[in-house]
Order: sequence, then structure tokens, then C-alpha cells
Amino acid sequence: MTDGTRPATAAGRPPIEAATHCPYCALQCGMTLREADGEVAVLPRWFPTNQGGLCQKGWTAAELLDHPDRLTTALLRDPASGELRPASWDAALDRIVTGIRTIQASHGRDAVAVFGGGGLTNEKAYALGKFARVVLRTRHIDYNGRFCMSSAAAAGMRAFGVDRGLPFPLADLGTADTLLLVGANPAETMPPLVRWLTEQRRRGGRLIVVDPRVTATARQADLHLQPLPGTDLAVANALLHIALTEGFVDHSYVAGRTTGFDEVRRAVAEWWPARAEALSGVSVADLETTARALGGAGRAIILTARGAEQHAKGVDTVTGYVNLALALGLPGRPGSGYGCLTGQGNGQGGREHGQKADQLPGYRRIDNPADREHVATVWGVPADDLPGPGVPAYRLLDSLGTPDGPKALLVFGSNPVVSAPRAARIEGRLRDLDLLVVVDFLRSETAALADVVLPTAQWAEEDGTMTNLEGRVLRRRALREPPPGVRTDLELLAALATALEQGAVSPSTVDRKPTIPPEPQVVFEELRAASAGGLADYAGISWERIDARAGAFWPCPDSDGPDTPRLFADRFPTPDGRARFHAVQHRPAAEEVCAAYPLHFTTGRVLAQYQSGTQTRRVPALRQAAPAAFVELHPDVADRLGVVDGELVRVLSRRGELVAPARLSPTIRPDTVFAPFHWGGAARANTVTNDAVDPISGMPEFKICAVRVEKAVAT
Ligand SMILES: Nc1nc2c(c(=O)[nH]1)N[C@H]1C(S)=C(S)[C@@H](COP(=O)(O)OP(=O)(O)OC[C@H]3O[C@@H](n4cnc5c(=O)[nH]c(N)nc54)[C@H](O)[C@@H]3O)O[C@H]1N2
Ligand SMILES: Nc1nc2c(c(=O)[nH]1)N[C@H]1C(S)=C(S)[C@@H](COP(=O)(O)OP(=O)(O)OC[C@H]3O[C@@H](n4cnc5c(=O)[nH]c(N)nc54)[C@H](O)[C@@H]3O)O[C@H]1N2
Ligand code: SF4
Ligand SMILES: [Mo]
Repeated sequence: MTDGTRPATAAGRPPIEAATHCPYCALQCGMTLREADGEVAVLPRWFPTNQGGLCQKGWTAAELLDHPDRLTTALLRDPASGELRPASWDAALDRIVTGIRTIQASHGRDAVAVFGGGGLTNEKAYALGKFARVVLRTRHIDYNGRFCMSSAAAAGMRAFGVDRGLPFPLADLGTADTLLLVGANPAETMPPLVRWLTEQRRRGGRLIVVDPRVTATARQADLHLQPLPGTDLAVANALLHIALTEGFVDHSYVAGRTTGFDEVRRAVAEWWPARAEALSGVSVADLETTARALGGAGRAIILTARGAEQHAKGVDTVTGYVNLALALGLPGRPGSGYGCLTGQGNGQGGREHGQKADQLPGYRRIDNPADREHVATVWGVPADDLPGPGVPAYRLLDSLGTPDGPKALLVFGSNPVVSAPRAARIEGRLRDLDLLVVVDFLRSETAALADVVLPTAQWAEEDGTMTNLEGRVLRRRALREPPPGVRTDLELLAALATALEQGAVSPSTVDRKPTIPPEPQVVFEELRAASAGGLADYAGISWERIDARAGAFWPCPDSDGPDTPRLFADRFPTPDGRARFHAVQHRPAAEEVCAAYPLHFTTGRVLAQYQSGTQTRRVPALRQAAPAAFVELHPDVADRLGVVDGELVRVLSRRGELVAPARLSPTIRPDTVFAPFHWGGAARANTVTNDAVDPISGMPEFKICAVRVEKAVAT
């Protein structure tokens, strides 16, 4: 509860330290936690990615450990008052187990669903997938990474046969002659990464940024392309068009290492630069400069992030940039390539171990008989008992509580009431459930709707592994025990599994090992076996190996063999060893502007807040730095509305509206408005966003919809 109970601390004892990593984003900056007299301090720690740097979120991350809002007891919704009330652990467990049994008995196994998160450690992500498939035996599990990485992941699989955010170490960015960032704002989303951009320019390299706003990152660029949101694919095709006409295509690489180029060549033939200019607003001259800078570079890197990916054509847009990279012969060439900047702390690992609806550990497929057989053997269950594929996150959330949809949902590590597209509708779906269980250490907006809330441990209270944006597996180390009465996610899953399996196991299996072991290192050993031979092969990675060096890059099949910092040097992990081109064409956004909704609305992040804000909105220094939501708009738009800086405006779409102060910016495109998505309530950006999704990845179109802006209060 929120009684401010402090855990037993080491008051009076000598300081203790743990060498660990930041709990937030995928850069996973190294940090040392030091506890002295009950106070926990963050000290920066050198790691190859952050080189001792931390952003403000990292510096203040320990402030939530003893925060008065910290949940330390289970909460149960009281049927009489409708309020969440503190309850005993046994009462909470009993409510969950009885609820699940009753719902599955009357509606079938798939009536219970699980929603995970890309912030969970590898061990937890693996255990959650196993819990869904083996204990609940439901096909319905998916996670918030669907809102984050799924378009780049699908494009990577399609082209390269593998999905690892960066197929090379981050330090390669510093040596690129040309670096193209498409829809990425790392100066705010991964500040210590900027040292590689600075290094790159110090060596004489060129930085080109593609973003509709003049961001902190764009300000550092040699060239900033400022397209209309949703037109990145037209830009990519025009860049390849120019590369072809100006002779930058590496024909021997295309012939020797790829398939499918002819179709792409035909497709981009019609993307003459003036056509892309008309659509995107990026001038022909800037397109030519960009194509020449990439084509003429010895080392060139193209990176995409959410700005290009969170669209209903996100997979094709990323494919457009992958095509460009392949045509220039970049992937596998030293210091060159295509990569995507993964977002969440374990966004990479979170998508490898089985939280995805269609996936089993080791990046195996749940619809592939050989993959099912391998994992079922490790799990000690018949392959036929494993459920089939479920549905992507938005479809899952949108089906909750409907006649054919799940009646119960267990949430671990996500706050969809704030972060899901068309959030008012999803909030309604969550309210329609018979049983909503949320496991969190804070009372998020989603936890506030739950029937049962289980308190869980925080990052500094548990061991485990995370896989950073480079595919480097690293160690999270516990500094201290969780507060009394609080269990780790693994302990919760283990207890739930035991309780649900009681009476359901046949006598011959009673003596077997627990389905979900509560100890992270035991889970990791099982994960290694389950991933062996898969695309994301961790078999050769032990905690000791990670500790002995600065982590280990997957694939790493043998304990005695090397890991893989760089992929694609000789071949691609496709059946014929070649990368695959796919012809892709620009298409309009799912919702186009019109007379009633004449402006483009796009969303994103600010430095001092993280995601749905559950954590960072509670940290005083971060709240001071970024106290509230805002609507960034051009002064010309503000003039038309009669709005001055700081005045409240209403942003309306066909789904709903948000109200927040206007922030005038002469640098944003006059046809586009922007809002961060870190806040709930009246300022919730996702009340406005569109729920159109990419047909391949299921990624929602967070980055573009049509809106009207009005002054919120009449004068
Ligand atoms: N401070 C902070 N850092 C974070 C996070 C956080 O919440 N806060 N979250 C982490 C996570 S999970 C993620 S996924 C990453 C995300 O990291 P980024 O992708 O860098 O972050 P975003 O702000 O979502 O989007 C990047 C940029 O895309 C631009 N954009 C919008 N629409 C378009 C478009 O159509 N085309 C192009 N080219 N650009 C467009 C926006 O103006 C924005 O500046 O950040 C991680 N780091
Ligand atoms: N409009 C718009 N919407 C977006 C985006 C956008 O750019 N625009 N970006 C999307 C992206 S990229 C992402 S990644 C999502 C993220 O959005 P969410 O999925 O909501 O992610 P978080 O806000 O990080 O939520 C994590 C929750 O889990 C809790 N938590 C943290 N660690 C743990 C743990 O180890 N165990 C448990 N049990 N709980 C934990 C936190 O307290 C918090 O309440 O938002 C998406 N939504
Ligand atoms: S950049 Fe990311 S990992 Fe590094 S300190 Fe900031 S939030 Fe933490
Ligand atoms: Mo993300």
C-alpha cells in the first residue's frame, strides 16, 4: 500500500554496491548502485555503450525504490465499495486462481490472456511465455513490444532472416562517414548515445536526420530533412532512385549477396525525386545530397526508429530503407549497415523468448512443427499440448470482454490505459473484463482498473539478464532485498503456476521440476537450452561469461566458441544465405486530413519522462523538468486559432480529444502538431491516436492521424 513502508535497510552497516544497468531504455547504461545508511545512490559506470554517461532518468532511477507510492501489499477490489483495498497474499492468490479456473471452465482456455512488456528481464519474458503456454495453455499472449519494435522486427526478418536491432556494436556509429537517422530523436530518447554522433562528426562524418520537427537531434545534424509525417517510404524510394541513376548501386554485392533486386529497381523507377518532393516536402536538392552522401561514403549507416516505424505501413517503410542499404552494399560491410534503435530496456530480449503471440523461445515460431517439438521437449510436455498462435497486441486488447474475446487478463510490465492507441476504447475493454490482474510496483492507470493488483520487486532488488539494443546480453544485479511482503515477478509466476497446477497434474508428473522456477539463474539455464539452435541462440552464454566480459552478443551457440558482435559478414541467416529485397510502394496514412480534421497529429517523447509515465512522473526532478503534456504547434496555426504560448488547446480526432497547453514552435511544420504520450487523463495523447495497424506487424499508427485544434477556453 502507499504507507511508505521502507524495506529493511543496511543502516549503520558499511556501504554495499551492485554493478548493474539503468532500468529504463534499451541503451542499458552501466551504473553502480551504492547503499549507505539506507540511502541508495546512483553512480555512473563505464560500459561500452554509455562510456560512463547517464541521462537524467538514469541519475534519478533509484528514487522510486523507497517512494511513498510504492506498492507493498496486494490490493483486491472490494465488491461493496468498488475500491481497491489491501489484502493478504493468500486472498489475492485465491481470487486469481479461482477466477482463472472458473473462466476457463466455462469459456475455454483461451478465455484467459496475458500481456507482457519489453522492460521485463529475459528470464521473466521467458517464464511469462512458458506460463501462458504450459500453465494456462492459452494462445493469448502478446506484449507492448508490438507497439514498439514490431515493424522493424518484421522487416528485418523478411530481408535478413533475423531481427537484431543493431547488427553491429553501437561504437560503429562513431566511425561512419555518413549516418542517416530516420524518425529517431536519440538526443532525448538515448542521450548518452549522442557521444557517438559527436565522435562521428569529429572524425569528419556527416549526420543527416529525417524528422518533421527540429528536435535536439536534428539541431546537431549537417542536414535535416523535414518531411510530412507518413512519407518516409516515398523518401526512401526516391533515395534509391537517385542512387541508381547516379551509379551508386553496388552491383557486385547485389548480384552476390541478395535476391529480388530487379523488382525493386522497377518499383523505384517511378519515384523520381520531384514526385517524392511533392508528397513529402523534402526538396530534390536535399534528396540528392542525401543519396550522394550515402552512396559516396566508405562507411555508411542507416538507422530507423519509431518515427518511421509506428505507421500502418511501418514494415514497408523500414523495408524501403533496408532496400536502400542493400543496394548500396552496406549490410555486413565493416562499419556500415542498416539498424533499428530498439526502445525498451529489454526490447530486444523481450521479443526473443516467447512473449509474442506467434513465437517460442530462441525466436522460434509457434506454428512450425520442428520448433514446437524442440521447445516442448525442453518443457517436458507433448508438442500437441502447446497452443497455436494468438493475435497481436492491439487486436488482443480490442477483443477483451467481447463475446468471443478473453474474459481475464494478466498484465506484467505495461500500462496500456495510457500507451495503447485509441486508449479510451481500450480502457472500456479492460473495464468489461471479468478479471483484470495487474502486477506492478506502482499504481499505474491500468492497475487502478484492476480487480487484483500484485506488488512486485523493482530492478535493484532482483538478478537477471537484459539484451540491449546491440543484441548484447548483460547482467542486472540485485543490490538489496525487496520490501517485506513483496515478491519478484518470477516468484509470483512460480506461485501462481503451483497453485493453478494443484489438482491438475497427473500423479506421474507430481515429482517433476516446477514449471516456473522462481530463481532467475535456474530460469536462464533453461532458456539457454530452449534457445539452442534457434535464431537467437543463447546456449553458449552463461551468467559467468557475461560477468567476465562486457556482456555477450547472440547468437552464441557454444560455451567455448565466440559470440557475434557483427552479423552478416559472410552470409545472411536465410535458407540461401542471401538477403531479400522486397518491392514496396508508398501509400497514404490510414486517416488523411480533410476539412473537418485539417492537421496531421504525431506523437513521441521528451527527455525527462519515460513511456506511460508511471515511474518518471513520480520522480520530483523529472516532474520539474517536464511537468505536463503540451501541444507543439506552429505560430501560424496558433495565430489562426487566436492562441498564445501556454494557453490551453483542444486536439480533436474522430476518436476523442486531449487538452493541454500550446507550445509554439516556429520550426515545426505548419501542417503538423505534436504531443508527447507520457500523460494520462485529459492530456492523454492516445485518446486521439488512430488504431489502424500494419497488416504484417500489427504495429499501430501512433505517428499520424488527422486532427483539428481549437482554443480550449473561450475568452
Ligand atoms: N526520454 C525517453 N527516452 C526513451 C523513451 C521514453 O519514453 N522517454 N522510450 C524508449 C522507447 S520504448 C523507445 S521505443 C524509444 C523511442 O525513441 P525515438 O524513436 O527516438 O522516439 P519518438 O519520440 O517516439 O520518435 C522519434 C521522432 O520521430 C518523429 N516523427 C514523428 N512522425 C514521424 C514521421 O512520420 N516520420 C519521421 N521520419 N519522423 C517522425 C518525432 O518528431 C520524434 O522526434 O525511446 C526510448 N527512450
Ligand atoms: N501515442 C503514442 N503511444 C505510444 C508510443 C508513441 O510513440 N506514441 N510508443 C509506444 C511504445 S514504443 C512503447 S514501448 C509503449 C510503452 O508503453 P507501456 O507498455 O505502457 O510501458 P511503460 O510505461 O514502460 O509501462 C510499464 C509498466 O510496468 C511497470 N513495470 C516496470 N518494470 C516492471 C517489471 O519488471 N515488472 C512488472 N511487473 N512491472 C514493471 C511500470 O511501473 C509501468 O507501470 O508505448 C507505446 N505507445
Ligand atoms: S539513456 Fe536510457 S539507459 Fe541510459 S540512463 Fe538514460 S534512460 Fe537509462
Ligand atoms: Mo518502445
